[in-house]
Amino acid sequence: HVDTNKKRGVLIVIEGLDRSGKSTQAGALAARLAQSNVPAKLIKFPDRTTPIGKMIDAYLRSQSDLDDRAIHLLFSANRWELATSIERTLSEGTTIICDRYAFSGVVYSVSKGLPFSWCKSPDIGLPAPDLALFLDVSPEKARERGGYGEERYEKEEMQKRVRELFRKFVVREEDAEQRGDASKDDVTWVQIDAGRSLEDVKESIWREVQRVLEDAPRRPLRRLWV
Ligand code: 2DT
Ligand code: MG
Repeated sequence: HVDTNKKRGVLIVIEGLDRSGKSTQAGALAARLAQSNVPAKLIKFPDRTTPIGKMIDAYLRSQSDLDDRAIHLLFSANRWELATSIERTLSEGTTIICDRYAFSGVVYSVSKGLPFSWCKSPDIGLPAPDLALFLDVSPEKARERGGYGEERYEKEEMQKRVRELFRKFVVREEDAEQRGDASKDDVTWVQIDAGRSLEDVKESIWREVQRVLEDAPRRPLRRLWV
């Protein structure tokens, strides 16, 4: 017996810079959903545990060198290898919190000089998030929090470029919404000031999540950039 009235899960993506508190907030959100009896699962990209993920991990730790396009496609393939499982989980009624997704894929590669539309294309057709949260933090705040680590990309110059590009995603979507532009991505972006206290950020995120849990299950799951 298939319960066709069963509500689907909601796909929530958390994006942001290193040191923005993404992983902490993703964990806190998972706990809050559990307390509220909302079935939820936490995933993260890159998923460094798969064979592709291990290649990505070696690259990020500078143990291997790869062409910019080759590593871009590996990041995308790392999402595609989990896409079916993401869809199944959502259709079974479990909400997914995803720590980084295709937007990280685009902005980090564009920061290195690759063209925007080329960067988007391998991720076309992935399950689209019902809500994308951009945790914004200034370079000064990141420095206060102990600065960056040792991995590739964890440099202030790169972080600044990435920040501007994330903001462009948010702004482009807001503009398209206002113009009533039908070609807009259909991703609901919310920018969160992640320079505030952990508690304040948690509350802002929870407000947005409650709203999407109400609305999103009534709509079919969308696909990215089709
Ligand atoms: P973490 O520190 O969150 O493990 O990320 N990245 C991530 C990309 O360049 N492309 C992608 O598609 C994804 C998901 C962002 C490790 C680094 O990998 C970058 C930081
Ligand atoms: Mg990192």
